[in-house]
Amino acid sequence: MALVGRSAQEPASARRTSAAGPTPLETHAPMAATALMNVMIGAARKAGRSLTRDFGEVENLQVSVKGPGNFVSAADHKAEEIIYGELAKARPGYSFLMEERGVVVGADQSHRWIVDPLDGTTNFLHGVPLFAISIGLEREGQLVAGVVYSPVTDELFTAEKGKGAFLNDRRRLRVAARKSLADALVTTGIPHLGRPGHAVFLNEISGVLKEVAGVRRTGSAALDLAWTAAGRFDAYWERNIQPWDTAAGIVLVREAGGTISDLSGGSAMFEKTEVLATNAALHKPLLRLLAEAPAAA
Ligand code: 2AM
Ligand code: CA
Repeated sequence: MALVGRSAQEPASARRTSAAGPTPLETHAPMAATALMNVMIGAARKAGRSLTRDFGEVENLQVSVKGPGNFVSAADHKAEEIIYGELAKARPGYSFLMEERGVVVGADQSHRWIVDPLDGTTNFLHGVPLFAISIGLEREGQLVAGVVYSPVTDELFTAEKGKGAFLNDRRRLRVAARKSLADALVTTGIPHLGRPGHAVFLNEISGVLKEVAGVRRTGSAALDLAWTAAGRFDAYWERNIQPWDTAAGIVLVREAGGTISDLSGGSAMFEKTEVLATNAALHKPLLRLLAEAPAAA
């Protein structure tokens, strides 16, 4: 994603709240990862080491006249090349959809990796450690596996369809159990400078702020989804969001028992480039609240 025209974003924190706090996470012995998961985790960790090294340099570059923009673009591309190389080596022929490289049609079109090598680029650029690598896998058009890796915190969120979602291989992820909007901590994305949708967003946020306990904005859709899967956030919605931002996180949320849809309640998240992720109890109330926001021009 081009860095030109990006504005600073506010970092948000995921403060745990209230008596009805996140469902306690079960701790397991380390899971025996499947061969597929090992491939995805290996690629994410290798790219994570590269991003961590480059993130260390970003701080030094804040004071230079040109700023770290070009350096961050290079870090982003380097991470993508690492992931592309690792995945292509392990699963020759699979197709790709990558944020920087775009579409790569492989000999095997029934499998498609959907990859964001650096989600939260604006944070990375500003030295804010909220960013992640996101790798999803589609089989016959169905999302079947996802990995979201936060290199700075070394948190690895993994999920395979039908096998559950896990944090660092041992903690089973579950969405939060809160049933009331008034208790809910909700995360969202704010359209960036030069992007459409500011007026709609302001209408939506004004409705949501009146009903929920609090709102956060991390600047990384992949982390928003992973943290919703982990029950840290109760809900997440965003418009103008791309498949590489959400593919892995969709699997995480589903496997953590959450509900994920487009903003009409359907499953066209990629086509409509919009998403709402919650637990089952909060889904309908939030869909209604967002639908009530007048779609200002
Ligand atoms: P990115 O960092 O990979 O681009 C947060 O709202 C989401 O918006 C992030 O997942 C982020 O992904 C994306 N984003 C950040 N800056 C953007 C921009 N200028 N245009 C479009 N999307 C952006
Ligand atoms: Ca992204």
